[in-house]
Amino acid sequence: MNPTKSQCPYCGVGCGLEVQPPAIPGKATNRDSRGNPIWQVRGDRAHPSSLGKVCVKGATVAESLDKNRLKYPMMRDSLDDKFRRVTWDEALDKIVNRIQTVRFTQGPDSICMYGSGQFQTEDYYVAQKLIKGALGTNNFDANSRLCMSSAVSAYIKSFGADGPPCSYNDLEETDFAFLIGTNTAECHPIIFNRLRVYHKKNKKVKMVVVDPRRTKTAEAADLHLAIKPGTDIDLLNGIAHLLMRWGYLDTVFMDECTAGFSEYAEVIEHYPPELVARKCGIRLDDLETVARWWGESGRVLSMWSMGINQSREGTGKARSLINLHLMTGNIGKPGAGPFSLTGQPNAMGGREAGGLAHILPGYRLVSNPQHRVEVEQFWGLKPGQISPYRGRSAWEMITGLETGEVGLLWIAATNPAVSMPDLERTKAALRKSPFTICQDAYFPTETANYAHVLLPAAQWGEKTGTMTNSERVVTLCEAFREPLRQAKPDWEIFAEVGRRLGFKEMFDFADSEAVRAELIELTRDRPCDMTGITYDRLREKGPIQWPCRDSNPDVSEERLYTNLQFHTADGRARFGAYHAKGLAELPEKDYPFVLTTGRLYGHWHTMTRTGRIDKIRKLHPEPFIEIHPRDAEKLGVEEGNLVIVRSRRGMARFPAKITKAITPGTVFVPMHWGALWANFAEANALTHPESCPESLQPELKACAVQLVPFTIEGLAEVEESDRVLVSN
Ligand SMILES: Nc1nc2c(c(=O)[nH]1)N[C@H]1C(S)=C(S)[C@@H](COP(=O)(O)OP(=O)(O)OC[C@H]3O[C@@H](n4cnc5c(=O)[nH]c(N)nc54)[C@H](O)[C@@H]3O)O[C@H]1N2
Ligand SMILES: Nc1nc2c(c(=O)[nH]1)N[C@H]1C(S)=C(S)[C@@H](COP(=O)(O)OP(=O)(O)OC[C@H]3O[C@@H](n4cnc5c(=O)[nH]c(N)nc54)[C@H](O)[C@@H]3O)O[C@H]1N2
Ligand code: SF4
Ligand SMILES: [Mo]
Repeated sequence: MNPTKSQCPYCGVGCGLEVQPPAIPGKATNRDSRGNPIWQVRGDRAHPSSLGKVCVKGATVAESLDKNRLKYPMMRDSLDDKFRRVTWDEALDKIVNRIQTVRFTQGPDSICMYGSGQFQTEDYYVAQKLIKGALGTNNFDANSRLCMSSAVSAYIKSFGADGPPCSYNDLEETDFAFLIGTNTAECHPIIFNRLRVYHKKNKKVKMVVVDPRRTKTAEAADLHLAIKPGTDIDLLNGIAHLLMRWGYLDTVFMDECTAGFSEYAEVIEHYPPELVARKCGIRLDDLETVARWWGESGRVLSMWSMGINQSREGTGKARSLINLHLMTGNIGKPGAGPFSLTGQPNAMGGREAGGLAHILPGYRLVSNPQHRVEVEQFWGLKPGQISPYRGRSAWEMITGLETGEVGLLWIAATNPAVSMPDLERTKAALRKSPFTICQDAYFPTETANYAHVLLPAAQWGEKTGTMTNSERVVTLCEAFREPLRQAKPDWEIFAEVGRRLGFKEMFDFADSEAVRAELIELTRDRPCDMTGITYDRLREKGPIQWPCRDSNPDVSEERLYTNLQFHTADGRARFGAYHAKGLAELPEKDYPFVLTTGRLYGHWHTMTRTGRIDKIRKLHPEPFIEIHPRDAEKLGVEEGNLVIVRSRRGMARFPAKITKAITPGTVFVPMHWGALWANFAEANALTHPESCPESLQPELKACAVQLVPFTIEGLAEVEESDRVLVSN
């Protein structure tokens, strides 16, 4: 029996997988540690992005497929009631009635959908058609708002369009890999391994990692710059200052292909190396070394993820990095370019399908009248049906619940009761919601607590659809088993609601192949042209990278901008001039530490899958807080002691992990453990929602906290200060 081919449903590396049933005639049945049969998964050697490699998450994914699934729709009238099992008909009737009521009493802008980079592209597309087309509100946002939106906004502003310009092959063609704000070794392990092997073999190739923590990624680098959190723009402008001072500019490229340099040059003048080294907390000679490596390398590849994006100046950080590429002509050629490492398995597909509140399918913008007309005509809608206003961002959905402006919230494939900032406020807003639908594959989840209706979603392996990885490679993920019990694919649920709302023709899709066929037509002649990437061709050829046009379907562009023409009106890329603002919440007397948050190698986000896999639980059994030995000594905390962590918004407690891997004054906690998995260990009980004004992405990477050892006296101290807060 031939294995079914798919893409791993975890990270944006998008490794190819091959799946086979638990029992194969003549072979032993695969079983988990409790003896239950599990599907067999291995890397797909024919997949161009991963060549057969997988990490622990991909290798164990099948163990989670059947545990604690949401099996049928459930409903309740109020959050204080118990859920009762209902039929799909009942649940959908209720939803459609509610949508109509809210639409006609409060208006379509009171309806919101909050989706996810774990949708397949077909799910995303039908959701856009429903919310932005049929209902006429742009209130669809995805958890990519917390993840990639700063990269999206930086690419659009610097290049005129979204789209990571590089390919994984660039990892093996570069002279200098500059990794900033990314723990690639744990979060994108398969591409990191590729880079590490190449770097080891080629002594002349340099690797720099910029991260306040000495991560596994940093350990592999030639130089680790342990900057103070939030000083990235200082560093990047400081490197630019030196490149300019030392004459490392590619003036021909700058003259012919860019605009906006003079304003930028004025800004970087203010970032002399001595000042920058001091602000970043690094050595002057290290800063100079990095600038020299950048200037002297013929091909520079930068990679970034959440240390850059999750910041109140995330767009500024990403554009300041892109500026260095523009100064030195490091784009549009092998081994070079600014490469945002996409977090989720299909956040890229979301961007293609228009899955954020400010975009439309085919890399179009809500704010562009021509783009709206194109989509309206394609969908057969009356002129003006697509709203000219961007919809609510993820966080604005929460504040809309607070003010009563949001009358219906539909959450699908994301778990905001763990992953949103300022959880106390998020949860209070969710409690106030007049009507929340939660569409998930698993039950219970933390967010299910706040739902009026629960809809069971078919998950990975139970529906056929496409996903796009970080390097623009599209993989067809074929279903290999039936949806569990009554679960349905997300796109089918959206289409059914569309039909029941009266939009019969718009949502008359025979299958997911028909959905993709329609979507790719909307990408024709757009930067993400995928007209050559149909199900048939994916079945025939395997994964295909975009752009790939039906006029010439055997040709994919491995790199964007090789012709040095950008998607701006004049074809030139733009320098973005940004002064550093630093952190939104600085440490001070009462909250003297900077808390940063992030991921561990084995766990995936809110643990709905990985929390149920024995091997991964053993790898990371419990949450913790990383503290530098010097800080631990001052606090009187020893390894394993419980520490109470408080910010202005909430508190949590963690066992201490004392390590020199963290900069003094900074502490780290993993984001994974929500209320279902540990007591008082929620990273987001502490974080704040302050966001980048351009990308609306919250600064999940930093807030000011105080630490108190968890002793009877410590507890008393915390309670005392609580009383002070209350009496104020
Ligand atoms: N194992 C695993 N892999 C995953 C995921 C997962 O849950 N688990 N999730 C996927 C998703 S959706 C995403 S978005 C990616 C995230 O991938 P990454 O961005 O690599 O992961 P994080 O741990 O969130 O953060 C990266 C690093 O940013 C650093 N950092 C914090 N503040 C700053 C700062 O001010 N400046 C700089 N330069 N660095 C800073 C942190 O110390 C951390 O090491 O991972 C994807 N891959
Ligand atoms: N403090 C802090 N907070 C963070 C971050 C951080 O670094 N620090 N990172 C942020 C980032 S980058 C991200 S991406 C978010 C991630 O945060 P979330 O999106 O909340 O995390 P997940 O656990 O991936 O949630 C996915 C949900 O979808 C369900 N699911 C899986 N497959 C399907 C499917 O096919 N259909 C449906 N309907 N449901 C499905 C899963 O069971 C799960 O409940 O967290 C953000 N929050
Ligand atoms: S690197 Fe990412 S895509 Fe590849 S197997 Fe691991 S989690 Fe899956
Ligand atoms: Mo993410």
